[in-house]
Amino acid sequence: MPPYLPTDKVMENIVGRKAMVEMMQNYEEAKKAYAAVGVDTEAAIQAVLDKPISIHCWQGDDVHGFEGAGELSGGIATTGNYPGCARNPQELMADFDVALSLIPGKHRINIHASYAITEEKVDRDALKPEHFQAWIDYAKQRGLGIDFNPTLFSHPKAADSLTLSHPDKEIRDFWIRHVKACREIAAYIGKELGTPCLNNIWIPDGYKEIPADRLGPRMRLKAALDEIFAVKYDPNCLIDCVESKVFGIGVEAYTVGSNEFYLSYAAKNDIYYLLDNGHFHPTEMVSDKIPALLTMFDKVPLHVTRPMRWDSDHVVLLQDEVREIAKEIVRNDAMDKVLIGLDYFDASINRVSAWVVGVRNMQKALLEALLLPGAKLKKLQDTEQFSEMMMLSEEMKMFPVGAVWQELCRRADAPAGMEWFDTVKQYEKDVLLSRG
Ligand code: RNT
Ligand code: ZN
Repeated sequence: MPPYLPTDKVMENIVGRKAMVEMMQNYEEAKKAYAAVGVDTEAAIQAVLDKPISIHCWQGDDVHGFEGAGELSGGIATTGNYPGCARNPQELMADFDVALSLIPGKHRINIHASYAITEEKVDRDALKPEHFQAWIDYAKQRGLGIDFNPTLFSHPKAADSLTLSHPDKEIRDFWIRHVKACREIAAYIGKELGTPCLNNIWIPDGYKEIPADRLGPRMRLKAALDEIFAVKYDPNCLIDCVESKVFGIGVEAYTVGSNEFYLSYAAKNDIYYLLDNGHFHPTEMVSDKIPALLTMFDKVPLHVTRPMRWDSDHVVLLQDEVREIAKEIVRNDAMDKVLIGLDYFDASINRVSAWVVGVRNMQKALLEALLLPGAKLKKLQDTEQFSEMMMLSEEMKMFPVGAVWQELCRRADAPAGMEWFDTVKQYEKDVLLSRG
């Protein structure tokens, strides 16, 4: 094991024996405080540890992938030039290992088709399951699941931000072949790993200027999707979903794959609808959409991100909307139904740190939600005791969630507090800074 990975010994030294004992005493106190309002901290800890988060590989290399392609396109843009960006599969996987060692629980890795590992150049419509074998082996060795995404951007055939809705049939067909290949790959991955692989279709298609025809591109997209989904796979291997968006850089006037388009397509065609909380108007609450979808769908895939003024994909912080998202998952008994994936990319800070902060925050939000007296709050709502409901929700905010979080990390052999950053700094010094 490389020296920067915290072994038990190192952990013990970092945290210190005394601090460890104090931490456990704090947890016992916290457990009692929560029990007094009917909350079981043990169950909450277990529920967080049992919930995999799908961690997006693209934070590690600024969405470049391994095709050696130049510019990003399709409205996907990273800013910043922090050193240490992963340049190849070995580096990306090594960085991911460091991040995983600092995150409690067992997770999933979310990859894009552009992260295929091939000896020679293979175009996107010719990708095969074997080009992802190294990822499958990587995941198997670590007990991770994998989720998948066709890549319909950063490619010469997507240079005009039109793919599945392109007016040129040849280009449309190229992208249809690509998405079909991706579903085959995703189904293979799901079968190999024994856990269904979520294949999420997002396309950049749209127009910069006010279009003369808004229906035509959507009819072409619908026909393309019909062709793609005509092939059926075992749902134990593959879960299909589509991701909507409101606008993108360079396609400000019109997005073909809009919310209404994909939501109705998914509902009619028995596939799933993925909510990205950066893909709506800034004052829209994406958290409220989760219970709306749960009335009709048995699964709701998510991309959790942090839009700052626009779909900027900043690192997920422990902020109100993320907390609300977590509450909607927990109190609707939807831990198994809502498939949580993260989607952000910041090139201005240490990328391993960006992963760790984002995933730990998602887990902290889930823990906070699990530590609320949900049944009691619902009962207060149904009996119209709104004053007490407000009081209880607000008083819960001062409960010792931190002590429970520390205990959760201790049980998962993950660093409980900010000492994880020492590992990141050491890794940066030893490995990241020597990358050209
Ligand atoms: C883009 C979408 C999409 C991408 C990733 C890289 O706006 O959010 O999910 O971010 O596929
Ligand atoms: Zn997304």
